Amino acid sequence: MIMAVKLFNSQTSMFCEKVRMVFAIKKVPYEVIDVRADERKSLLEYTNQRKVPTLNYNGECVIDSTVISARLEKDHPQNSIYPDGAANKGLCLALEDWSDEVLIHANHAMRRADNPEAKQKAEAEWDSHFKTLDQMYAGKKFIFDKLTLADISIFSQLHYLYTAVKYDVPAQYKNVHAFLENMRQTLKLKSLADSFDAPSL
Ligand SMILES: N[C@@H](CCC(=O)N[C@@H](CS)C(=O)NCC(=O)O)C(=O)O
Repeated sequence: MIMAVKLFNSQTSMFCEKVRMVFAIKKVPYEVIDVRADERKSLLEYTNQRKVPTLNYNGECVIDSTVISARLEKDHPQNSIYPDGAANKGLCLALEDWSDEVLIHANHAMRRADNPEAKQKAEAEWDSHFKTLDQMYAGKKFIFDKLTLADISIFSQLHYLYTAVKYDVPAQYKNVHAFLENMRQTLKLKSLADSFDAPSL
């Protein structure tokens, strides 16, 4: 069998950025297939669906950033993306899911807001999440005692808000700003405007 790890990737997708970070932390080499290059034709041919990230993992088809992350952890347990201990792992998975399902909603609402009323509603939605995040990161670099998938998922949504939606986190949320700057340094990004695509960290 030919061993090959191929990521169907869109550079602007936050879920793809999340998976690229997991690959980099684990230093697992992979090939990138840019789905925008052929309007997702090869992705559709391979999986009969349109969502990225999708992974061809040595012939095994793995869809969804959460499933891909867990699959990589299983075969490459080095530099674990989860915290130690079952209780913290459960919390980490819950936060990953909250970020992937709840923060994404606020991102979409902000991105789609095309009138002042919708914009105000989206801002209120983000505001309540900023309050939560500002408390979560009070006095902490990461949610657990090291970088985990919870921080990675949250960063990928906040990063999308900054780069694609072009909405700045209000200055009052100092801990959220500190978290973004800490992640910028951890990921060795020159600027928060850059998307993450380093092969290893
Ligand atoms: N829960 C999925 C979400 C993936 C997702 O929403 N992908 C978007 C890009 S950010 C996509 O490919 N949308 C295209 C489509 O649904 O046709 C994950 O974590 O991977």
